[in-house]
Amino acid sequence: VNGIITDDRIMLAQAITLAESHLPEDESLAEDLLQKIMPHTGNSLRVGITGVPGVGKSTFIESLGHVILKSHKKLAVLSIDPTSPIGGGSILGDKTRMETLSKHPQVFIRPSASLDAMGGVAEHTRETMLLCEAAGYDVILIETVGVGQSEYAVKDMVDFFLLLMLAGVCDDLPGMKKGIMELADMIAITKADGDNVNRARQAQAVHAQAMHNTRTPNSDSPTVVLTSALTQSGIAEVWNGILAVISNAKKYGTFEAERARQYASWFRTSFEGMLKDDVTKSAGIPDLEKSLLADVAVSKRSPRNAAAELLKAYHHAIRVSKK
Ligand SMILES: Nc1nc2c(ncn2[C@@H]2O[C@H](COP(=O)(O)OP(=O)(O)OP(=O)(O)O)[C@@H](O)[C@H]2O)c(=O)[nH]1
Ligand SMILES: [Mg+2]
Repeated sequence: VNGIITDDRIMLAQAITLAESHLPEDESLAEDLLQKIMPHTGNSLRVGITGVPGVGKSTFIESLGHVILKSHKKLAVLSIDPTSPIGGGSILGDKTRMETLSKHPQVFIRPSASLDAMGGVAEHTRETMLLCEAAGYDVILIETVGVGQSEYAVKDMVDFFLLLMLAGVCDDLPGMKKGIMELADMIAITKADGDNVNRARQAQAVHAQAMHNTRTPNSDSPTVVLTSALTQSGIAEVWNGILAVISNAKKYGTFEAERARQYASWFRTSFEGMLKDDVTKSAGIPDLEKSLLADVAVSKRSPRNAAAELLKAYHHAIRVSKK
C-alpha cells in the first residue's frame, strides 16, 4: 500500500499483476490490497478512447498526453487489446507510437492483452485504474479497440467516452455502427490533414447531425472535432471539450451519480461472477448440469424444472461442504 501511494513504479506494476492473477492465494491478497487503497482512489478523470484498428488511437494519445500534462500532474494510459496475445505485435507497436509519452517521467503506460472475453478484462482494467489513482495519476486514459463488446465494458468504467473515427468509413448513416456511436460523448475525426481535410469536414457535418439527433448536449462544447496528430490541430480542442463536459457534470451532480451507478454495477457483476465460480466449483454440479442440459435439449424436462433441480443440488453441496 505504501509503495503504491508513493508511486513506486515497480510496486505499482507488481500490484497490477497481482490484481490480474487467477491464483487463489493472489486473489485474496489482491482483494485485501484493493480494499486498503480505496480511500486513495476516485480523484482522477477517467477517459475511454475507442476506435477501429488503425484509426490512430495510439498516435492521438501520444499528442493528447502532452496537452493533458500542461494542466495535470500525472497521466496513466491503460491500453486493452482484446485481439492480440501477450507479446503480440500491436503492443510492441504501441511502445513506439507512444515514444515520447512512454519516456515521460510523469506518465505510466500499461498495455494489457487479453485472450478471454471482455468480462475479465473489464474487471482488471477497473482495478488497474484504481491502483493508478491511488498512485496519484490524475488522468487515466483507457485505449480500447472498437470491436466486439469491449467498448460497452469501457463505457461503464469511465467519466467520458471518446470515439475516434476516420472520414470515409461508416459516413453513411444507415451503414454506420450506430450502437457504438450512441455510447460516445464526443467524436474525433482523425487524420484530418492533407488530402483528407475535405472528406473529414463532410464526415464532421454528418456525424454532428447524428449526435444532435440522438442526445441532449450537456455543455456547449463541440460533439464532433476534426483532429490531426500530424499537425496537432484539434487535439487541445478535444481536451478542453472533455474538461468542459466533466466540469458541467460535476456542477449538476451527474458526475457523482454516474460513478455511483458504475460502482453498483461493478459490485453486482463481481458478485454474479463469484457466485457462478462457486457454483461450478461445487462437487457434482458440472456433471449434473451436463445431464440436465441433455434432458432439456430433448424436451424431457422443462428448463425451469432443470434449473430448480440444479439449484437444489448446489444448496445440498454447500451444506455438505460446511459439515
Ligand atoms: N496522416 C495521419 N496519419 C496518422 C495520424 N494519426 C495516426 N496516423 C497513422 O495511422 C496509423 C495507425 O495509427 P495508430 O496510432 O497505430 O492507430 P491505432 O488506432 O492505435 O491502431 P491499433 O492500436 O492497431 O488499433 C499509423 O501509421 C500512424 O502513423 C494523423 O493524424 N494523420
Ligand atoms: Mg494502438
